[in-house]
Amino acid sequence: MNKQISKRSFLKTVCIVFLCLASVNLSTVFGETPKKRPNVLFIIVDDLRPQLGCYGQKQMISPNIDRLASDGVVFSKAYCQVPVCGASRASLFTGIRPDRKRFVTYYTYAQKDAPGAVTLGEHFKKNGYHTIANGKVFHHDDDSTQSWTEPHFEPTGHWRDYQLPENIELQNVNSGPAYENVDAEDSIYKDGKMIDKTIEDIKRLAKTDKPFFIAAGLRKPHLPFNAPKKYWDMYPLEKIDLADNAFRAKDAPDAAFHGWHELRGYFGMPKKEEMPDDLARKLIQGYYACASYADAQIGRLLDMLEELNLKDNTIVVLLGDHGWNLGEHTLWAKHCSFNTSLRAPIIISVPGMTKNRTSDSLTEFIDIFPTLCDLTGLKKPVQLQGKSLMPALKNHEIHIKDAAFSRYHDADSIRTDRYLYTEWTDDDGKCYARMLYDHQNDPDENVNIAEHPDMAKLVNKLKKKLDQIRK
Ligand SMILES: [Ca+2]
Repeated sequence: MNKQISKRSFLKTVCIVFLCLASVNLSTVFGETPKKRPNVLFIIVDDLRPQLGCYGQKQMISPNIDRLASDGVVFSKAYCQVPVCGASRASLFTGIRPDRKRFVTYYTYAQKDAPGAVTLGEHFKKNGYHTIANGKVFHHDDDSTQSWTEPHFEPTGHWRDYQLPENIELQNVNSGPAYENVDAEDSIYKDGKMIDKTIEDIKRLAKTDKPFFIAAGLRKPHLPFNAPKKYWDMYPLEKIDLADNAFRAKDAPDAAFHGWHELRGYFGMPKKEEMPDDLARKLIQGYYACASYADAQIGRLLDMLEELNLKDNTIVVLLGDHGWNLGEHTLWAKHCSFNTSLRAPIIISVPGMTKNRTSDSLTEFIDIFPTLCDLTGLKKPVQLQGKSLMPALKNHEIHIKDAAFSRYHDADSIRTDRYLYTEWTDDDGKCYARMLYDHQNDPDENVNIAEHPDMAKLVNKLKKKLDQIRK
């Protein structure tokens, strides 16, 4: 009996000594506290199309986004899940695909359409991050508020944010104009104010032990195109080029087009008529001015990361929420299934990973959530339907997936490396319109070839892939 007790005590002592040694060993390797996870700066820019220098495009001036791109990977074939604000963001922040009933309109709430789903911000919060949302992150400020450690911040005032008294009066009576040019400082508009606050947040959180996840949602270049004068002055009106293809794609179905009501609702816009060239030029100038204004605000955030020596421990993600038409296909705004509306920018900069490269891999917005989990070492929630882009961030030549899927109301689209195919179905699943574009021969999507006999086999194959997703 005594022998047994003494044997047990000996084993117990050995175990305690071993654990103590192991603990000393771990402290030596990792220091007294576990290594801090990287911060995440998540920048979402409303209605930003990928017409940026880092996308090989001309006209629009975006030196700061290009600077971010030189520190990371530009995803050249990135597709939103839904080409409208609320639905696109709800899908992105839950990592779940839209369907016929879920994530449908601009008015979508993630918490209503996907109850019980953990959001991106919430997941980081639950895993030790201090999470903050400033500006337009979810479409609704009161959507999924459990995501954030602090209350969501939005500068005061109407979201259209006019500054000129005559424009405020117009808005109060009926509707304000589609653009505004004011000789004032950046902070006069909401985005400038939101960035002021975000900079203070970064300074404050840099001093704490917790890593941060800060989402900064810029409202421009969304309509109305309100920007300080210095940004308008960057684009002389006479040098603005109109869309090369301001016409309906040949053989495209009527379902592919809309009456751009979002824009027509503004004061002074044609109510039924086509867009006159001089007004088109003015609107493009305004969109560019707003994009450059947003770019300058993003530059202030990047400067702050450098100033506080946070660059080496901060992942930066920048994306739009969908594309935008500036007259292509006779269309203005988003809300359609052409490439101009579905394709959007995604740029990711990760300390220690690939810099200054472009990935041609197809990517979807739902890939962002799993990517950020992988990059920070967090487990992925089971609800996620996207794929991590981390392999492409380590090696930009790696292709992540062979198709990207988007949808808008009745229309389901599939983008492959070469083609973009869309079909419209009614509530019974019957196809009533379709279009197919060959991006190798027709990158601007000017000729619908879905009904060409030579394409029948391919159309059938793409339709089957859409059926799989629709299930
Ligand atoms: Ca939007």
